[in-house]
Formats: sequence, structure tokens, C-alpha cells
Amino acid sequence: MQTPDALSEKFHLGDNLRFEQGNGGLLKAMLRSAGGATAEIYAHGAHVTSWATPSTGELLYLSPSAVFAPGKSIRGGIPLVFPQFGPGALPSHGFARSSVWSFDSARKDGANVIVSLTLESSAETRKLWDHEFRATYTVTLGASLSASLRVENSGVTAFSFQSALHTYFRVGDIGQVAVRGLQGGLYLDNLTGRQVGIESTQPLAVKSEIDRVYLRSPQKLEITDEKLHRSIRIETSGFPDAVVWNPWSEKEKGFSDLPAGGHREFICVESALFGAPVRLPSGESHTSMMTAIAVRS
Ligand code: TA6
Repeated sequence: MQTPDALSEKFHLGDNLRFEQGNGGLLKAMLRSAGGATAEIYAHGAHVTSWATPSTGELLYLSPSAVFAPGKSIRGGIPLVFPQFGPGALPSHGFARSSVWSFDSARKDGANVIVSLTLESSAETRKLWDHEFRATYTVTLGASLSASLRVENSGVTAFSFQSALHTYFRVGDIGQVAVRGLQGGLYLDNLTGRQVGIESTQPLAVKSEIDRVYLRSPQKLEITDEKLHRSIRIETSGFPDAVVWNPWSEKEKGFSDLPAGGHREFICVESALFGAPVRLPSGESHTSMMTAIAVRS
């Protein structure tokens, strides 16, 4: 069991990386880059719960009603979805986001702070998903925030998986937000039983519940936030699909870990590997990465 003191001693990066017991007594890392950007990552789910820069402030939405407890997923931040996206044979969005990861490495590289966490298959994961794997999640904080997920098949039989970074981007008001880069994209609409649609609007504005999986979406998207006068540019590799989700006011009521009106304060623009699950032979690995950069507009 990793402890804040042992980790601070092991990685000794001073104020650039500290550890403490956070919400629910769960272990968390606090990163600070040379440029003053900050981020927080919980061992629970390798969950990034905060990312802020001096010029923009907090960029992730974390529900004030979020539950920080073993076996639960944290509402907000960047839930790490693996090995399944959405409902299916496993618990929805897989078990990675409710598993305890290990802080594995940490270093400074110029102005960046880079922290990696690992999750390895165990008797517990094999009960749900009978494959041997090693997942490494690397978060790089500097002028931008990067998160990369490397999945290695450490077993002798091939397996297939899906994954996603289910990011809750904080917004001033969902009614004053636009998403650029999806125009012309083919999407599956989860509100109509995954009927196929073509995105006809540019930019995409969200005026009601939305739950769309854009297949083979462009790898560069931008969220503009009129109220907070900022934009967030998202670039991905190895996440061929994108998901846009907001529960709106009615569906929000079904989430005990979302406050009334919480939907106004976030938009999920998710980097996903959904439509074409990766088939990984024994000994092979696959890496997906998302980089987000925030600018004042
Ligand atoms: O990514 C969109 C979605 O799959 C929605 O359908 C909704 O279920 C959302 O994720 C939240 O899922 P969660 O399991 O985190 O409550």
C-alpha cells in the first residue's frame, strides 16, 4: 500500500510533486509545473481530478457531490475507461476507473512534470476479464496537459479492448459553449438507440441532452467557452473516436453524484477508442494519447 510519505521520499521532486491523502482518505498526487500549472491525480482510477493554469484557472469539472470511495468512479475530472466503453459484459466503462493504480515513476523534463501510474491484471480483474495485462498511464503537466495510456498484453492469448479518456471540461455555461472540428462527422446517437447521424453543424452547440459517439473523428477538436473567455484545444493519437456528452437537466436527476444544475458547468468531450476495438496479440502493446492546451480568448 503506497503512502504519501513513502512516495514523497521515493520521488523527491519537491514542490513539483507532492502526495497527500485527499478526498475520502484516498491517495493523491499534486503536480505543479515550472510555469505554475497544477494538476491532481488520485491512485484510485488513476483519476485526474484537477488541471489548472495561471491564466485560465481550473479547466476540469469535478462534481461537488462526487463520491471518493473504493469501487466507485469519481464524477468529473478525467475518468479512465478501460477495457470496455459503455455498457456490456463488464461494469459500464470497465473496471480501470474504480481500481487502485500504483504511482510508478515521476520526473521533471524541462518545465514539465511527468507522472506514471500502472495497473496490472490481478485475481480481482481476472474475475471480470480473464486476461493478463499491464496498463501504464502517463500524465505530463506543463504548458499543456497530456495523458497517455499504454496497454500491454502480458499474457499468452490475444485480447481486444476499448478505452477512453472521459474528460469533463469545466465551462462557464453550457449554453455559451461550442465544439469545433466535428462537422461532417458520422456519429452514433445514444439517444436514439445508436442511430447513425452526420454532424451538420459547425460549430456544435449543446442546447439539450447530447450523447454522440463520433467515429473516426478528426484528431484535433476545440471547445470555445464564451463566458469564461477561453478555448481548449484537444489533440489525440490512438483515440480514433470522440464522444460528446451532456445529460442536461432531466437525465442529470438520475445521477446522485451530480447536483441540480451541474450539467450547466461541464461538457464531456471524450477521446475514445470505441468503434474498432484494438486486438492485441500476446506481448504486443498499444498507446493512445490526448493532449489538451487551454488559451484565453
Ligand atoms: O460517454 C457517455 C456515457 O457513456 C453516457 O452514455 C453516460 O452513461 C455517461 O457516459 C456517464 O457514464 P457513467 O458510467 O460515468 O455514469
